Amino acid sequence: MRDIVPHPAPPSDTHCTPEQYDVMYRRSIEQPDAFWLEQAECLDWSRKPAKGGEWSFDPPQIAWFADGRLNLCHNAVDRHLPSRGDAKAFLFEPDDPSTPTRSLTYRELHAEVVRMANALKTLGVRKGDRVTIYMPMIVEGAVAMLACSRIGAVHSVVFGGFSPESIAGRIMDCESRFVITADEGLRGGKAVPLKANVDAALDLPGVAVDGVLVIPHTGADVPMRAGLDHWYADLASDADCPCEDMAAEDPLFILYTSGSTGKPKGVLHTTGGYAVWAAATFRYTFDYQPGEVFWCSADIGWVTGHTYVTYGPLLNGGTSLIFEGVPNYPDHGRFWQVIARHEVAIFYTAPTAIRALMREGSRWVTPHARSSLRLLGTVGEPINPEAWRWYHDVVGEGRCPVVDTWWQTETGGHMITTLPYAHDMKPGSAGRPFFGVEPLLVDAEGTPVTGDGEIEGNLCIARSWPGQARTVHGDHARFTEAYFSTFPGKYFTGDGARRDADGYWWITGRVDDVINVSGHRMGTAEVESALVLHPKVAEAAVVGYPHDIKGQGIYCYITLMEGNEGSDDLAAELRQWVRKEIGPIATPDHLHFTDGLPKTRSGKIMRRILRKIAENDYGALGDTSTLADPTLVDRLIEGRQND
Ligand code: 6R9
Repeated sequence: MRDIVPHPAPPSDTHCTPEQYDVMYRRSIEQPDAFWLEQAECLDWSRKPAKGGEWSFDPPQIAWFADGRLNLCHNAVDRHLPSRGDAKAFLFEPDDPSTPTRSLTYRELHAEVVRMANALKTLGVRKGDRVTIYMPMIVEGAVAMLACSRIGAVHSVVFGGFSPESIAGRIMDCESRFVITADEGLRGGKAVPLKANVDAALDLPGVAVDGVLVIPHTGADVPMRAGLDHWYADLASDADCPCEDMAAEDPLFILYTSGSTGKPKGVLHTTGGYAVWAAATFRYTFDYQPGEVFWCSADIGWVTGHTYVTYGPLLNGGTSLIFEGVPNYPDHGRFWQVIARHEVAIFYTAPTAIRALMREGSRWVTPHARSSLRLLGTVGEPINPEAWRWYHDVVGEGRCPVVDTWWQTETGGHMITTLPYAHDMKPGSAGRPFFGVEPLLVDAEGTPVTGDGEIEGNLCIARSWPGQARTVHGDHARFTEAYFSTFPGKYFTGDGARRDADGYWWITGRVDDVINVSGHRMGTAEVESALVLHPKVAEAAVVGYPHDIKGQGIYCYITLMEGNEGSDDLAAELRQWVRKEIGPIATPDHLHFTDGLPKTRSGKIMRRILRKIAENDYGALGDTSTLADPTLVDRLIEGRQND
């Protein structure tokens, strides 16, 4: 029997009671256009849309509010000036708690966004241009995003932990001619050489941009290249900078995310539908009320940071906290100290962080006041019930509802989530579908799995929603292939799921070759390509395996070029190599040198077997008779056991 934790009584000002959810959900499915056009009224449009969704999944062609016009920065910032100009838009908590915090009112944010937008214009950025943002978690990161949307430029934020190689790949893929970066970032007391990484990226063959805007943050002395690099202060100006009038379907941003094959895909979101989705999900999922401090601990380099650090909170006139640091610096109480210091009402983080902090013990939590907390949220991976319990009971003192939000870079915002005062909670379940979301389970052949009882299968979404990604930048065929070809006519999420008899959804994890390491998506193919670039590596096969803190760890099987031997030194070298190629988040957890990889006679690597061996689960290897060399399996098992 699974746990049920009843939702707290709905406050009088809640956006959604249990009864309202049923009515609204039904309407969102039966009359989607009317429902979403009504939701769209929470935004200012220079031309109000009359059209709702116009879409097909076979072939995929998606538009929402296509006849509407608006500017996202106007909606996130300018619109609030008359009524909330003095309200706080952003609070900033630095990496080092002894250095000053900062806050910006909507009026101050507006001035800053105008300055940055003017700087971009002076640099030569025009509507439709792609701008790469490689920034630490400081206010200027969000300002850079807003400045782009103000002038109609398309931002491509690259996580500050990615390597020069990864930056270069993303700059080239979307033909971005401009970069916004900072001298350095700070994380856990260490400087992150952002500007130097951009320099190194631009030194790689085939990478060229027209201008780099550099924001001073630590004050480090960084070399500036004449004609290319510009200090922010030299280009910024307070001149009037009107918001560019955009069509709802004009591109807003590109964000690279890992898939099961090839290089990361540049997922493209457009303006109107994304804005409505970000605004509505933020409002309902967190039941946000004016004046509350909202803190999403994700980096703006991930979609969670896009939608719930920057756009969702500001579209609701909310106050969003930006934290530059890490959970365990200077000590394991850092998150809770930040919550106490800024009187955070809503805290949104990843299960991996909760597990890591839970391991350190409740004694790090309890000294810090958490009376400001009203609601807790999780995102990025399934949460194990034990961690859920600790989060709810210890962090939330048993009084705060926990929302477990399932969604993806491609979905723009929440898709399946508990609503805090409408749904009872089941620890480990993401709850019920958000408005307009119609989840569907299919079996391996694509046949829908139906029934009133518990059902399980591949998680698809049957119909479009406003926040859905429209394409993969520059490669619509890849968009079709990745999301709409496995099960034609449906959007395939890549996740497996179970729906229980109460209509609650339980995400069981990826069913493709994507692994989820500390809530970050990683294509096994990306790690493999990085490994085989090393001169001593002949072949590599990478799989995920259970990891106590990270959820999944990265397990690499490696065969070496003739004349080389596996050793601890080589293992350390390969770890370093992958960090350099992709970034620290891709650091292999386990390297397994082998004389061969299990392949079918047609040469296909049997990953199923590699996954089982990595999991130390030898009973369930299944049929190994189709292997070209069946004896290899015993040697692999032996290798695993000797570790
Ligand atoms: C928002 C984000 C998406 C993948 C997704 C799934 C996993 C995210 C989850 C979850 C279980 C949750 N995922 N939230 N699994 N429960 N609440 O994380 O986007 O980086 O694109 O990752 O993350 O596997 O398919 P993204």
